[in-house]
Amino acid sequence: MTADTRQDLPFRYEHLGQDGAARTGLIHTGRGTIRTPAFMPVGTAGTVKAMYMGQVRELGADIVLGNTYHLMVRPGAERVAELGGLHRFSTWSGPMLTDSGGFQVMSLAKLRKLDETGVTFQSHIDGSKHALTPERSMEIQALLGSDIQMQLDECVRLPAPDAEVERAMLLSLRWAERSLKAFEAKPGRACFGIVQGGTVAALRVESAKQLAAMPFGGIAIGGLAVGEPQADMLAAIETVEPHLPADKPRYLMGVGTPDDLVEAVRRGVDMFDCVMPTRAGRHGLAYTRFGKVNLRNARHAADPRPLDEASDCPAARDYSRAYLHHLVKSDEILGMMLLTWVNLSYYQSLMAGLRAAIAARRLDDVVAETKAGWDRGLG
Ligand code: PRF
Repeated sequence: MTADTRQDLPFRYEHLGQDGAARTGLIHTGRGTIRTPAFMPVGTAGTVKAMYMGQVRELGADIVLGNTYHLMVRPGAERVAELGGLHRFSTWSGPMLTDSGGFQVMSLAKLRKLDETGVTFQSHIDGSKHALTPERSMEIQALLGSDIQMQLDECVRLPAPDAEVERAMLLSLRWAERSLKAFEAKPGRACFGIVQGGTVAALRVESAKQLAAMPFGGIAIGGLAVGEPQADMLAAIETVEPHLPADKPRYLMGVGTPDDLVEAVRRGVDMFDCVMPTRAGRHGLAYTRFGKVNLRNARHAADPRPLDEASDCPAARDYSRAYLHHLVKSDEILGMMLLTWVNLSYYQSLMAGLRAAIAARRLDDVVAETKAGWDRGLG
């Protein structure tokens, strides 16, 4: 699994089916095909935390996400490139998408400063100084060997004044042009633009229209799940969707709960990433067919039943709730590993179910059954 698996096949979206606004299809990349709707496990620092890459693949993930910000501050993009790129470094041989860094700078870095040129900041790890421009972000993502590079953008936390949201949206459009210019097009790789504009419909439409007219391989919807209610997020997706090219993938960044994924798929989104299943797994929370379960709760302490005896995932099927409770209460590493496994397995099976439902034009029924399971609870 250490060879460079990239082939010179063109990047393209193949539409397979539709149910209402929901779509199912395939994204072909030089490193393999992504079945959509797709959930991308987050591999921030070149690792999907607490998981082996082989496990991630076996769960049915076709693509993982890596982060410019984390890898540029440690171990450095040039170091990763010298070692053969992020695929070889991490042993993930399938497609990889990298985020551009701006969003993580704004949430993690110290002493950050943003202007027309880009962002400068101090690393949250060692205080070292760095600069990120649209051009440097593209260069770093290329050094990492990314298959899908993201433009540099500015995401504003909500609520924010409309004027602030507009300024960031317009800056992101100028950075979109600079990012595309700096992106070194290679067969099988793509660069995605990112729609901004908060929850202001007119700003979202302007951003989407302008990006749709640029030669991006796909379009992301950014700036959501940043403090606004779910209804506002879904309304923003509905506003944007009619302006997105039907022949390119749409990616909702940093979202979300199982319910967010279902509702966004219904509104035409093809790709997602979120730390939720991995982070929750490290904090004693499990996502299952029967909703969210807190394994810290004393009600599990003497329960010999597994989380889900019908699951394909050994962590959900073969270990008792009492054992998982014990591991979590004891802060055992295995507790984090098993619950991360449970959660990513559930997220992947949820997406597989949505893909099949869209292909069979049964999405509404499948969504109703899925939500009934969450409401039923673990029992
Ligand atoms: N922009 C980028 N990455 C992101 C976001 C964004 O707006 C979000 C917002 N949910 C998550 N990750 N570049």
